[in-house]
Amino acid sequence: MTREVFKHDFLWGGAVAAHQLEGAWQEGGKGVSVADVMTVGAHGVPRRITDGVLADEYYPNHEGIDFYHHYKEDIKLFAEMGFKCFRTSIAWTRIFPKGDECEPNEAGLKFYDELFDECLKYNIEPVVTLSHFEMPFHLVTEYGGWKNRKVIDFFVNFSEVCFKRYQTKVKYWMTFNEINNQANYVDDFAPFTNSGIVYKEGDNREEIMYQAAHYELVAAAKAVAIGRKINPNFEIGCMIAMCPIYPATCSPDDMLMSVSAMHTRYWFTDVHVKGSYPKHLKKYFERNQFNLDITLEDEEVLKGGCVDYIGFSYYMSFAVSYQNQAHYKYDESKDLVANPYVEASDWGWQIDPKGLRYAMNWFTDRYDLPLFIVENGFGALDKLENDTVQDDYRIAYLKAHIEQMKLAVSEDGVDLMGYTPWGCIDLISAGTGEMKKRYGFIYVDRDNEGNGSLKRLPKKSFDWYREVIKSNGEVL
Ligand code: P53
Repeated sequence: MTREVFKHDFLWGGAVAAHQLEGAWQEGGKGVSVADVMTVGAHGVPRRITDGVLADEYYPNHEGIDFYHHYKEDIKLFAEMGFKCFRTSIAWTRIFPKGDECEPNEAGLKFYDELFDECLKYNIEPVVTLSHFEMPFHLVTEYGGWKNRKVIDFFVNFSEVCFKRYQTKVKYWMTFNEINNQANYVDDFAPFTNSGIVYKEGDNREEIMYQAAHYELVAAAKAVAIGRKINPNFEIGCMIAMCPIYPATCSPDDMLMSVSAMHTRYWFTDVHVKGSYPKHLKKYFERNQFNLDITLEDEEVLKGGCVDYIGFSYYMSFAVSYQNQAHYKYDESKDLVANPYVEASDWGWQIDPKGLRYAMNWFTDRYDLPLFIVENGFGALDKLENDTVQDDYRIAYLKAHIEQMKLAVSEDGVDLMGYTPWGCIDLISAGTGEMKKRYGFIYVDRDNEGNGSLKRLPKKSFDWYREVIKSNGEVL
């Protein structure tokens, strides 16, 4: 037998987030989260953020796929595929319904005890994100979200409670999901989902984004330091949305535009990994005369809370072109161009498996830390026929990405911990709130309007992925 590419303890699994599947939005004392006030959109139609929960609106996350009541059945199916790990998040609002309480909500803590026990029963290692687009809405209305320094303490308290409670059940943690999405502060989506920020007329959106991100990074570093004390065996990572940004052509100006765009999207990783701000960003703050609250004490905190690994999502690559932008300033809401060398999904996401190998090299060259691909996948329209889905397109997407992942390990020497494809069971799309943008190995009978039996049905990819795991990635 040839030597396997992936390590023996490679973490094969799947990934979800609490707000996208649990539902039960008011059960067990749960509070209202930012995800609970977002409506359904579509490709090109943004989700609306309402002023609280309104009676005549439909909020898809309120019911999700009712994982809260179906998790035993669902984890059993994950075990059938041979999952070694399962990535989910802890809904902050189950533990601290409003976010600013001193004492946690026991019913919420108990739910995750049972959920993790159910995973461990099948030797499935839970991988936990602390903040995945679901902060308490109360922290938005009362504190202005992450633009307020006070939120650091609330998050750190929440993290400490989770670390203590689950220290014997959970080893792998991540702080903030896709913290760098907010590099696009022009559209309303990322500022709200990342940071609970609703901009007002006249706000300096960009400056506010940098302030909020700074507080999050300080909070993340504090959490890392506390977690390490609670259990030195914890592995605590960051979580970056990796969409590498290529120059549209080999023109030097396009190249510099790409460098600047990469700076704008990925400096977050520098702070998480190195514990300090990159030089280009310090210059940028100076040039723009931003007045940011970054104290000497914060700088010490950042240095003391560097991550153990880089968790990242990878779905697509971007391309950027130079259009006389001053200082090559990158605006993600308008500077991206189509890449003629790759195809795109029905939602316009450019499919680029080689971009994954490139991204893995990019991270390794810069940071030389273990990598964990905690999201990857193909959001597609599935057709249910005879109680299953022939999702060959999904298999083709995942296979092509795993092949590149293998090359990054076997030829480039990248240290890869694991792979958890996104939405291993169909769930609510974060970007659009749709149910019909499906990623799962398991079909869930529910539609965009919330109709359906919620029945779980394995797709063709279910059997395929089971063989992938069984062969440790040798049979694709
Ligand atoms: P959906 C944008 C770009 C890359 C990943 O996304 C993104 C987003 C935000 O939509 O989100 C991540 O559901 C995120 C998950 C999300 C998944 O990718 O819009 O971590 O919560 O569901 C897929 O198709």
